[in-house]
Amino acid sequence: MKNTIETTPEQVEKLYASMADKLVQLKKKTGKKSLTLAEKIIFSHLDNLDQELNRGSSFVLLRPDRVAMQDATAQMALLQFMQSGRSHTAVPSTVHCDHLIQARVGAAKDTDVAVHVNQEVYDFLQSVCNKYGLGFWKPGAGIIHQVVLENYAFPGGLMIGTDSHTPNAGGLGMLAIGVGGSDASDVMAGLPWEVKMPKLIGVHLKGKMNGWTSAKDVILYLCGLLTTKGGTDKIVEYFGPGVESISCTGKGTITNMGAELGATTSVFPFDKRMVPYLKITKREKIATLAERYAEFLRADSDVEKSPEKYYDQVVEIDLSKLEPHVVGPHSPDVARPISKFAAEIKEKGYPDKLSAALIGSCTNSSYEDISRATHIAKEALDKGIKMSQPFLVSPGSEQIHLTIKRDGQMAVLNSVGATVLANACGPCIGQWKRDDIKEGTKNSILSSFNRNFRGRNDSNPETLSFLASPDIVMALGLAGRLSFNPLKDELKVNGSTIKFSDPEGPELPEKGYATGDLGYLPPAEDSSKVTVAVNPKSERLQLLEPFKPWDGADFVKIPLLLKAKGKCTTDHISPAGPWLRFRGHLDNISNNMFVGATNAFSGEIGKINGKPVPEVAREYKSKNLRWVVVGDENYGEGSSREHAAMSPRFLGAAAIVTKSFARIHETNLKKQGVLALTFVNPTDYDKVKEGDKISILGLKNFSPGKELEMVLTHEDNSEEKIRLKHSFNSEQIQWFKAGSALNLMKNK
Ligand code: MIC
Ligand code: SF4
Repeated sequence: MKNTIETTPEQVEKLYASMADKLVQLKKKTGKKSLTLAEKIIFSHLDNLDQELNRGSSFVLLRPDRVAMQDATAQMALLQFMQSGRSHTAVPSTVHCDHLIQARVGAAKDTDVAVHVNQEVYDFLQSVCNKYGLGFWKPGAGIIHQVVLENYAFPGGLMIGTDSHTPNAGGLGMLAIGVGGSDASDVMAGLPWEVKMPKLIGVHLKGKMNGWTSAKDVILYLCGLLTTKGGTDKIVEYFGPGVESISCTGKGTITNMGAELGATTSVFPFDKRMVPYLKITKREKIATLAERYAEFLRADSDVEKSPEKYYDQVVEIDLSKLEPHVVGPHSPDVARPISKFAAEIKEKGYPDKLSAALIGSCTNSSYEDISRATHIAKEALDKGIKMSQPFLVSPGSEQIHLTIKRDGQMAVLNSVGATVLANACGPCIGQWKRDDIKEGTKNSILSSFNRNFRGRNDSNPETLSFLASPDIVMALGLAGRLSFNPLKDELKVNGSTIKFSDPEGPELPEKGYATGDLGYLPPAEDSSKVTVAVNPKSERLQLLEPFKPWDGADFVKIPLLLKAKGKCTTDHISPAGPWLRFRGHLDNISNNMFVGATNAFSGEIGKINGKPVPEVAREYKSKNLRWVVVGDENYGEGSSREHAAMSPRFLGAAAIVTKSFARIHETNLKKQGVLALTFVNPTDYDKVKEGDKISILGLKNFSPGKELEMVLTHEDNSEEKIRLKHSFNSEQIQWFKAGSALNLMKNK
């Protein structure tokens, strides 16, 4: 069956019209008189109404309205989908070419080079879109989350996307959730999507933003408060009078970066700031429908009156008192208000001089963001002040790019020293061809991006990456140093002195968005003529071979490959940057497995006794030996990339045992047939010694809620028994037994 790619008013109306009845039934079933917004959206997308709905424990089956994928993750998602035997995607789905463009000299040249260098991958993605009825956004069209916000997101909808910042669409009232490619493949194949019923954090926004404070500061503050694991298996729902003081795109910034809390997603209620955004992006009818059905698109009024009755946790923020924040280095939860930053820079010895300032990205490239930053730049230009270090701008979409060109912001940014990059991820994902700093040199960079793990942007582990709002990046960039506080300091450069005024900028372009070729290609009318070719000799694409099913026996005395210490994000397990070129080739990308992880025994990065981890794993694989990795807290935080689960599976991981997991990664491991297990007593992590052999026992009776046992056999033959927990449900245990979720689907 064919479906449209667009979000049509008819689809939206159908959903809204069905909500009244469903919500009445669910209120009866749950005995609740009032519901939060997240509950309303989840309940109206249930695959069937007879499911258990216990927050934090029940797995629920949902029917998403759409799927979005970006080029770096779409390759694996689509390689899996192609094995499902379906001839057409079951729900409207799109692919966005944004991650593979390298930032070198500027938009036009960089995009041309990317089209040439990645031609094989783009051709593959486009042909799959043509064959299976997906929409295709060409390289240069924009970053997935901006393009989705401008075109497809709508209040009250449910979307999954193969990128952790998919929650960006929560700025438009959509429940949008980041997943691995296997989940996307299932939904495109017509299966329901499963998620643990999240707990709810209610964020009560009071007061009104003013001055230098912007939407970004709400989420930077929350990152400091809740930490990178504070949102795991939770939805962050915003409410209260402060909500209306934030523009629709500003709300998107906040929900986008909710990914940094590890949250399942974040969402804002439908309000009057969303209406002009829907209208200016040519969705008047959807705006009218949302106004008509507004009661379903926000929490019931009692929720705001007594939030603690409805949310598992409530946080209050007074926007009138919120200060701009700066976070970093190396983690987005190392937060402080700007007034405390200068002292900390001194105390910790961070290089004060900036080596680069970067604005834009999927998080912060709205018309409002760019306009406010331009306001600051203009004041500097009037005094002859320009950036003294590289200043890079990544617009979020071609629509934004054309509009800021037409309205003059780009000319100002250029005059102040900007290199305008392609509408793509660029330096945010390590696609930054940086020649100004030698690898290994300690230096500070400041961006308006969302993620700042070590080594991410420029592959240099000695780069300290700090994050702030575009306003703060602009001001500190012009000062050339981190310790400048534009709220109180005067800037003195070349005999000129300036005290910046509060940044201002229109939320939306007065003349509407500029039009032009926005880079969209609909699928072929006749898909029967389309062939999808994968060259068996390709180094970038490889058809998937099914993983072997479980042989029915416990794992006995298999090697410990690696004990990882401290932060082990997906960027540490499967780094991006130069490795992005192998995202469609499982064998080749597996050569990056754990190369960023810290070996707990030796402190080496990515090595075991001097040898790269993937080499050691390949030796085990060649001897048909499975192995185990032990990890710390919040293991697998960050990206949705399932390569961080597939490469270990491919090279022989039987189990990953940690103190705790990040949500998307835990699911990715389960889907690929790897045992994702956690210590009952987190301190047992310390018992794991170099050279240990590991047994995982009890698999014959592997069942939901039942512990497994791990036996460590140390090199001196002494043994220690350790209790392990897991969160597998019955269906997920079948994935393990079949060797992967995909195997199970194919066997059915
Ligand atoms: C990221 O911001 O880390 C990425 C790159 O967008 C990832 C996706 C990927 O690794 O391809 C994400 O956020 O999921
Ligand atoms: Fe791209 Fe960075 Fe956004 Fe990820 S966070 S989608 S890499 S711009």
